[in-house]
Amino acid sequence: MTLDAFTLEQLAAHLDRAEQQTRDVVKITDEHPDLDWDDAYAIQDGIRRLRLARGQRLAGLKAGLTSFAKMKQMGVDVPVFGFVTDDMARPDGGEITTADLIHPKVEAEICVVTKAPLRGPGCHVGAVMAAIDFVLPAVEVIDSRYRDFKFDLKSVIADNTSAARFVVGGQARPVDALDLRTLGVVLEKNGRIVAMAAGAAVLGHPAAAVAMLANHLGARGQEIPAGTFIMTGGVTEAIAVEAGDHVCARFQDLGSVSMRFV
Ligand code: 0L1
Ligand code: MG
Repeated sequence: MTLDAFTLEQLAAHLDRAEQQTRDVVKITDEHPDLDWDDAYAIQDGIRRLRLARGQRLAGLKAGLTSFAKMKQMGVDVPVFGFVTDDMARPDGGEITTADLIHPKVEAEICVVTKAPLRGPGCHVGAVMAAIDFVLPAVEVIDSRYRDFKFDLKSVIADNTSAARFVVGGQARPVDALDLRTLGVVLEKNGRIVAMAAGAAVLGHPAAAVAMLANHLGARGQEIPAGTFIMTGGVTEAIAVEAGDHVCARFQDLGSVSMRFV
């Protein structure tokens, strides 16, 4: 850690305020170039504490920047991890208000719910497959608090990996009824296909994102508890949306997830 506890709390409050006020800010490493990975996750933890103190509940965990398309889009080569809270959830087929968001983008994501705890180090795809209760499709709406989505990895980790909204829809299916690597996903905006991919786009296998999350938490003395909802990361690049847009993500064997931006 390079920053003291007071500065970490201040930075968490700064990013939390930007989110609440729908106001963009410059990336925090501009002022704190020495910020390290532990500082970044400590700031994210601070945001989590602030949200929970306001009565929000932890709804799940997320992996981001896990697909080759997203890594290329953002010019990075390692995934990041964050969380989602219940107030970020929106119903399938419902509306998402853009006035509460800075510059939203959508990502189609394969999600899982665990039935057994997972703990790293050494967590691997096989252990994850054994611990998955069911798989379900979702769309994540990301909304970086950083101006023009301009950030580096540490800044984006501190900003809870741009988490903003998520919509779970379709049909939950047992993991042994699916091949997560070849599971096809088509993302449509206003009836037009804007991106498509298969599950293998996420680190070769979406379960690999969960294993990396378990190993990341294990290094911090934490685990993924049983019953955790986990978003494994966008299978395609993120697509910008604005008021008036209709988005539909179609997942092979899992149904579709849709929403309108108003
Ligand atoms: O869920 C994600 O992949 C977002 C990771 C953070 C980077 C971004 O805002 O695109
Ligand atoms: Mg995502």
